Amino acid sequence: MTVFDEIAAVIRGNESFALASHIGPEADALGSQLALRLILEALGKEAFVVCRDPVPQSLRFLAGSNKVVLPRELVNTPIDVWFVLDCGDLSRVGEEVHRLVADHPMIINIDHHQGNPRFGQINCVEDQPSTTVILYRLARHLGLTITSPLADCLYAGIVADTDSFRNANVSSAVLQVAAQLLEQGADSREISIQLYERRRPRELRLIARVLSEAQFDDGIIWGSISQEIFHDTGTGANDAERLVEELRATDGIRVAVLFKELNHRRVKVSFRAKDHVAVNGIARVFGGGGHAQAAGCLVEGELEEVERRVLDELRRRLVAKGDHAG
Ligand SMILES: [Mn+2]
Repeated sequence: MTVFDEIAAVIRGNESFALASHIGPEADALGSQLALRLILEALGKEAFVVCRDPVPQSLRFLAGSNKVVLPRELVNTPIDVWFVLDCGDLSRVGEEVHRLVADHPMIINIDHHQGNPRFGQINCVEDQPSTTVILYRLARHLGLTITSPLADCLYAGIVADTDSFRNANVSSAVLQVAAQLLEQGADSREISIQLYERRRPRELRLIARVLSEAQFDDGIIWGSISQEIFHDTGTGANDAERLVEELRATDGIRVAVLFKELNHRRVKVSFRAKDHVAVNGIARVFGGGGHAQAAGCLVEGELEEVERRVLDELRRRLVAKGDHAG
């Protein structure tokens, strides 16, 4: 019996499902949740997509994104099975959802992060470019027709987690899945517009400012957004999600780092690697995680102090390990 057979049996034997993913939802997280909701509904099941955070504007084109519920809305709802999607660790769902899911007798963990601790009763952890690739395979296993709204959700996750088919995780296999999804009606151009071409003018100002002040040495490029810059430009921590990729697009660098100063003395740090450097190792040192080419962490401390600590550690690793920061 394969893990897909096990999941299929649990789906068939139960009626109500809750689908969680990580806080700060992006296209693979929410795409996975919404895709699985469509899959479960096609099988006549009831499924709630739950998230602590609001759906970002750029993902509101995905079918069902207007039906995402807050954790507190599920407190008194009997749930037979919890799915946790695209979470390298159960804590990634955020405290509010964690309280609901942690002691549940049936958690199905579907993920593609290396080192996932297999926190579920059923664990489907595969080395795939996106979690939506796994859900595509599950949908096929269940014998379902891939409708165009489902294809959009799945394709959006692939586009996001391959960074538009640019990361090292792009394989012939994932391109074949993407091709299948286009045949099933995924709107590739519309998804690209929604994910990458919906910047607000104030966000453009923020990006211009950070790029013009970026610093680089030793193969590392970094930029910082202080609370003051957010304030001056009228933007917030959820803006400029792709800025770190802009930094990476500079010649001669190996790792790009973006520091965002949040409130309460916390700094969100995002890493993107070029060539063969792996950055999830350094993210783990500071309590975070992610993939070889894209990782992040949340560090307590003042902005400048966090910058210094992270950059020192990164330099040390780049020198010590030659090709591998991880
Ligand atoms: Mn993912």
